[in-house]
Amino acid sequence: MIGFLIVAITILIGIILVQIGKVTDLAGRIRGEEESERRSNNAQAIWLLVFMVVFLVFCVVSAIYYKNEMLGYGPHISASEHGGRIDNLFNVTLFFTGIVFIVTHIALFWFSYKYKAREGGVGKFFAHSNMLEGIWTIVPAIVMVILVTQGLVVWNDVMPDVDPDEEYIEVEATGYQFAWDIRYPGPDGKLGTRHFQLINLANNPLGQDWTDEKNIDDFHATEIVLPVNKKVRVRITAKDVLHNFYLPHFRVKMDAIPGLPTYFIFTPTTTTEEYRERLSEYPEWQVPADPDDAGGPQRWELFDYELACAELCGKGHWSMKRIVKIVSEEEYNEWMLSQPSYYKTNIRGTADDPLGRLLDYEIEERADELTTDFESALILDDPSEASIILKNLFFDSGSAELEEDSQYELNSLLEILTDYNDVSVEISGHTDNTGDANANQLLSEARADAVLQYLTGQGLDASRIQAVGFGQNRPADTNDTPEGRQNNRRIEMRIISQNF
Ligand SMILES: [Cu+2]
Repeated sequence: MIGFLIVAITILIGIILVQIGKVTDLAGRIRGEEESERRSNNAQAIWLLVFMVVFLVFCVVSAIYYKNEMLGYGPHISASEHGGRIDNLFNVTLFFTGIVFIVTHIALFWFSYKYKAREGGVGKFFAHSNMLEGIWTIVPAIVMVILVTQGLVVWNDVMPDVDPDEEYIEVEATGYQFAWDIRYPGPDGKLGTRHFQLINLANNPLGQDWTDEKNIDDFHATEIVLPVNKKVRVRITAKDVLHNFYLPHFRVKMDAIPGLPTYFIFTPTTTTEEYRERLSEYPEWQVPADPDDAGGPQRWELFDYELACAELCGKGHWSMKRIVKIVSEEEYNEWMLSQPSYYKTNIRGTADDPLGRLLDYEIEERADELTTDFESALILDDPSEASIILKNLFFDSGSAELEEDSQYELNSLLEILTDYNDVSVEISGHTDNTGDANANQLLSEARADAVLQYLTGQGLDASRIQAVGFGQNRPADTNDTPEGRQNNRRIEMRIISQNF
């Protein structure tokens, strides 16, 4: 029905226009053709002038009206060190193109007015003018030279790569349809190597090579957090099609190309908090962020920098957004250390883990854990009540032979007892209840003794250590489940005296 109405209305409007044309034509014939044409020419010339004025006024007024929405003006002055220079480049270009824009539009419409058709009017003809050719070749050439030279100078200042000895933070952004994978190098400050053949969407989206030590502490982040006033080098790449790494507030924009890593170096100078403060001074930001919740937070309070994809890369292009946070250096360090490494959380101990041996960070973690257990026992009213389980001592099954990997725990223990040289301890062996009770008793004694032998062998005073075995008599857990029995097979340590 609506379709029919639209068609009918269109046909009717067509008929009306044709009729108006016929009426005008007839009126023209009555008044005389020439008179009619002269009037029409005059009217058109005047209307073109009116259009010019309205159009130019509209352009200028709208530019001023929306100024504060545009990058480089109002609150949106650049939040990075180099950004101001790029804004300046745009302003210089705008100055020259603005002059050309206004002059050409005035000339276009003024000429159509001045040279409108007149009775007896004759066009002036000249074949060639060196002067005119000179002017319109030399003037644009000079302007182009100014613009290009300025552009090159800024490009050379903004784009050089970092000096390897310089202090900077490296971050990697990998675009794919339709999101960004953000990788940080972790505490070692170095990004590990990648290979596309290692990419596995289930647990290695970037194809990191786990045999490369540098990958062990790399972490993937859901948002980009960076410290203020620190140089950042972003390694930019893509996995499928062209994307573009765009941080509008920092004037950072670089193509992300599959197979050809690019980079951009910038130094953020304004924290998220400072940018929000800046926005809070503008009335258009002092309105509720949610129009239905007048008492809720205001627009400026919810502002966040963002990363966007600036390459139309497919139907989900719009969703390639990530929040960017600029914080103080302390906040950044705290955040960075709280991020779990991708290897630790997704790869360690799985079938994809090529590293069997204990890693440095694990050795450190174990030492820290033992020290914490020991020190928290020491501050008790009665330290002897706390039993410290030496979790990382390993024996061959049914034997008192210490396994190779136990050395880390033994060395940490040695270090603790050397540091706290006024403390005496009891090392006790325990077993589960499987097998013969007497054999278990002997095994527990032998195992405790093995620990004692190691420690005294390293020079610790034998009078400070007692080794005892309790066999299956002091279970820490149930003996009815494999896990319980596992917990019962253990070496414990107790602080028995401390001399001040
Ligand atoms: Cu994209």
